[in-house]
Amino acid sequence: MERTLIILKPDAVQRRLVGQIVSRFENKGLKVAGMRLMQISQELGERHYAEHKGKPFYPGLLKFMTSGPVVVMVIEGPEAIDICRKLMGTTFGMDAEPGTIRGDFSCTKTFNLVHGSDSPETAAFEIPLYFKDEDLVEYTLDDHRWNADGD
Ligand code: 3AN
Repeated sequence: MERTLIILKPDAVQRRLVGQIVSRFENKGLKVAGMRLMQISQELGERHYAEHKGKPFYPGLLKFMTSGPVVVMVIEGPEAIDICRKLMGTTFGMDAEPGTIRGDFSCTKTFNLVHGSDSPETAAFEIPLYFKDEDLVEYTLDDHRWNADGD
């Protein structure tokens, strides 16, 4: 079982795409373990995107990510990190495959709607930036047996 941090970026909220994007993850059979609407502060944005500091797109990325409300989610499921990355599509909207979130709704580099942790190590770093342990709910969905392989 894996957990991954997903952020529906300010463009997703402004374009009223939150419901449609959350549906993509739900429809796949993944589980929402935590979810919240919030605004990312400058300080939190700098901590999250520290690895990109110094890159040409960093100032624009930080400005965008702190520009308005986002929806932060923890999504859980077997191989959730990889599955979510596939559902999101490649980084730039114009390159992303149709059928993916970015491929269907974005055609830019910056406004690519969604963030997802790219490895278990990244998820372990990112999730606590946004969620306390007690904010994450452990529960079983009634259709669980149809969305996970048996033992
Ligand atoms: P991903 O979100 O697919 O893991 P990263 O980690 O390479 O992509 O980049 C983090 C974020 O930085 C991307 N989601 C994108 O919004 C932004 N970004 C990356 N490269 C560029 C670029 N060349 N121009 C504008 N924004 C970029």
